Amino acid sequence: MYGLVNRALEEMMRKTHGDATWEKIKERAGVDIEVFVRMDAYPDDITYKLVGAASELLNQPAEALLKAFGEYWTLYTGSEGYGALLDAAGSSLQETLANLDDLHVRVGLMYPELKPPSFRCSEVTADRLVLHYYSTRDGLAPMVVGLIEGLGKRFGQTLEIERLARRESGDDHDSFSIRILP
Ligand code: 1MF
Repeated sequence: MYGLVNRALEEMMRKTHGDATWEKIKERAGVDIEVFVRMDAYPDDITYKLVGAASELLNQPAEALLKAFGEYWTLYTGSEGYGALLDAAGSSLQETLANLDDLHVRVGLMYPELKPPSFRCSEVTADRLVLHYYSTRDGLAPMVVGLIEGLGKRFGQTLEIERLARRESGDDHDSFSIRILP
């Protein structure tokens, strides 16, 4: 994944647990990279190892860390020069979710090593929809829950998210029921 992802993870960990803990996480993960370059593509393995090491060291399930990271990603990219990208994707949660593939196409034009996931919406009503998530990567559905919650916060909405289909249970993709609370 692009260095931007590892940098965001680093920033979240440094802010919530301090610099010394981040160094320990890197050491435990066996990741000997001093500075992640935003526009360099890194093996996915590095990100997974960092999350795994953080999970062990902090005694928190990887799923919980991934969810927190998803939420952090929407804040981080919103403030690190990608706010316009998110703004252009839509002015409501439904619109933004429906435009995520376009957003990734735009990023992918400039950064060819992007391996974007794909999203599709169904059963869309004023206060509910089902989001379908297709990825080349395993295990990141908990992060998507955090991403959706982060988008909700961007629009000042409180959401109730329920996982429906799960790839780890043999379904062909992951899906989420999203309800916008009044
Ligand atoms: O392949 C990749 O490197 C990659 C990196 C980040 C692919 C996707 C993403 C973003 N995605 C991460 C979790 C899903 C991973 C997966 O299943 O394969 C989050 C997608 C998302 C979902 C809901 C709401 C918002 C979302 O993201 C918004 C977004 C997406 C991509 C970028 C920024 C915001 C982005 C921008 C520039 C990038 C890479 C990603 O690359 C750079 C960065 C700096 C300089 C040069 C290139």
